[in-house]
Amino acid sequence: MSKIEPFEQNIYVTRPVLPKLEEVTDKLQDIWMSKWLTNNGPQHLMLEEDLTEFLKVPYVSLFNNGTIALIVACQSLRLQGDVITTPFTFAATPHVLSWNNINPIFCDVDEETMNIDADKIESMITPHTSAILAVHVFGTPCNVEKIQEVADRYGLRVVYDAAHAFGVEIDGKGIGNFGDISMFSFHATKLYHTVEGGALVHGNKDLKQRIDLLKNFGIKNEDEVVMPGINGKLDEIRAAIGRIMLKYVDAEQEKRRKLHAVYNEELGDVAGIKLMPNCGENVKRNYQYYVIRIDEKVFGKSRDDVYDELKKYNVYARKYFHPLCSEFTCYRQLNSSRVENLPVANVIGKQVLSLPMYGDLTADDVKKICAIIKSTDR
Ligand code: T4K
Repeated sequence: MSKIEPFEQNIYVTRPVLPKLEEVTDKLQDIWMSKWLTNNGPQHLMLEEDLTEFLKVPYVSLFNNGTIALIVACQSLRLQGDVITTPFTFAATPHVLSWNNINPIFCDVDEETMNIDADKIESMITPHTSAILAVHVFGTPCNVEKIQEVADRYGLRVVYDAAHAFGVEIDGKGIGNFGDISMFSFHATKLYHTVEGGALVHGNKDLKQRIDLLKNFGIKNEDEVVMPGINGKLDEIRAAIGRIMLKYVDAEQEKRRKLHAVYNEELGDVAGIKLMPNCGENVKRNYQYYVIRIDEKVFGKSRDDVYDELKKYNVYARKYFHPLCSEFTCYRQLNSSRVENLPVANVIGKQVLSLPMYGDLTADDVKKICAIIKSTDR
């Protein structure tokens, strides 16, 4: 095989989807004319409507980012005590519990989906448990039926961190319809974004009212402040960008679907490399991330070796999600964080590698990335 040359420009794990600049400046002109920049303006209202339709959910409440949205979700459901969650996620997931004075209790994950292992949740429930906070990691749906069944039996709330799951559907139903509340992140690195932003989706009008109060300092009207709220508002400029970006989601998703297929084709037969889970026919995926797992014993090199090798070629893959949240200094003293309690997550955390995935990559770029992985000296 001929020598592989490094990429001339850095290849990152992702790049934001950007609309045409004129589309944004046109919208900015409207906003400038209106002098209405934030606090539930027209762009905000229209984006909530657009997203309700796009995500096929009853109610949407927009936020300035996904983390604040999730903090408010816990407040809105009055969660307290212990909440069972996953260690295999971004730092924000357990941190929102800490910000609500709730103890995160880490439950091990499923070997195949990398999501919370729904069969292990029940054994972790105590009289202090108020909810389950599950994550549809990399857009793969959790076992929503089993989680709801356990939650119903014990009277627990279910909150989904759906930061990665924009546009995912199960049997034609938007993923935001499961559990009490789901949170979506609209960060720049997501398939759909508003630069920074997020949303809570839920099925109950009273809950929407409470969430919307909580994200606006608890201000009901000029004379009444009815609860200790926070500032979680999305401004008009980001809301306007969000409305433009909705037009780009399908095309971006289609490009990523094709790139997924190229990765699968190139890496499918490599011993020691495990591909993303097959979600089944009834799931509409979003192809946001492309994640592999490298079994050092079979592949001959570790995840870290492959990560380092890719860097030599200017490819900046990411070890999402290593370290596990249970390894953070703020959580590792918890009983549930002990390695023997999280055997599957601890293996996955050492094997997982997120490879570059964004619509501007070409099939040849992906083939070259795979060639570098396969050529890693073993
Ligand atoms: N729950 C879960 C499961 C999450 O994954 C996240 C966020 C949240 C909750 C919280 O939602 P938000 O509060 O963020 O709405 C990135 C994102 O910042 C973060 O939103 C995301 N998860 C996480 C998985 O990824 P970092 O620290 O890895 O991002 P960073 O800055 O290293 O960016 C990654 C790559 O993207 C860069 O190497 C290059 C590229 N990039 C990034 C930015 C910001 C660009 O090309 N342009 C850019 O503007 O966290």
